Amino acid sequence: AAEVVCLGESMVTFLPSQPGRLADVPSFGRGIGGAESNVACALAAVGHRTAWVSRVGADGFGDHLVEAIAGYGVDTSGVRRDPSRPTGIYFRTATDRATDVHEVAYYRAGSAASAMSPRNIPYETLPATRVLHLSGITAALSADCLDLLHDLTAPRPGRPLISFDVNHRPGLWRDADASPEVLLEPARRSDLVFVGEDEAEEAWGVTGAEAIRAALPEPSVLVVKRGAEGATVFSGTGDVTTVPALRVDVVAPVGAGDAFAAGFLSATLRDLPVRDRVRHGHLMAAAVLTVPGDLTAPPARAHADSLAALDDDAWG
Ligand code: KDG
Repeated sequence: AAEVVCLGESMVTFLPSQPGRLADVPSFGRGIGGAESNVACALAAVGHRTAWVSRVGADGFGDHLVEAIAGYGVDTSGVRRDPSRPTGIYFRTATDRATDVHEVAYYRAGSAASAMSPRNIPYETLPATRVLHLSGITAALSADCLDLLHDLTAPRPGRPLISFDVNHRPGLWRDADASPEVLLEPARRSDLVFVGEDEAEEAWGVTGAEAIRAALPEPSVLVVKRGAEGATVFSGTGDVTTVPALRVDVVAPVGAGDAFAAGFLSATLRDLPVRDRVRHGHLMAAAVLTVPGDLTAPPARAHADSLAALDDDAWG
């Protein structure tokens, strides 16, 4: 059985050949993106058995996604092809160092993955797993996808641990029928929730880690990410643990949240203490922050374990 099943839309990503406004970029290089498959790939890269469940078009971009993600060692047998809808793609620009802004242009409306629903992905057909990892991106894709997210997070006897990354994407909600308020419900029904302080402010108008915990008291583990300051973990026992992040020169932030979730999940699967779960998240995030794409080779498990075990002075 898989240790982690990740479900969500993935897209072929087009990365700019040079910095500047989208309007000025002359050419793009191909990559792969998708928050949930990024988590599956990163976990597979550090030795976990993972599966990615989704829908893609019966087209070349769908072929590339399935092949590339399988190439990371992820089980893609749960990915279905939809001949009537395309695979989503997106373009992005490099982060402007002066303004910290990058542009994202999605071409995913009506994509194969946006037609995911409880009818074409019945819960019973998911691979057996210890952890089911989902994200708020799915909620913004369509009403059917939102239904699917509600269905997958419904209370059920013997369900796997549900891990939910809020992943608020403002650009997606501009065209959606629902509002990001709807992300609160699946978050409340999950066991492990990742949310950025900035996301909670933007999506829900909730400010600060304590207020986020007050809005989300149910998940037994709530991880509030606070950028360069680190992350604060609220656990079911009432413990609150803050762990500083590594300071790195950011090349591109996209994918860092997924890498953080992968590091945290990997250490959770290995029953490491809370501090080390966060440190593994920070280490995997730092590796992705310092490259242009969504994915990179993470530090090997033994190497990450020794870095995570360094004393507090080394971690600042
Ligand atoms: O977390 C990274 C993702 O945001 C990126 O790969 C694209 O999945 C994506 C999205 O929907 O924004």
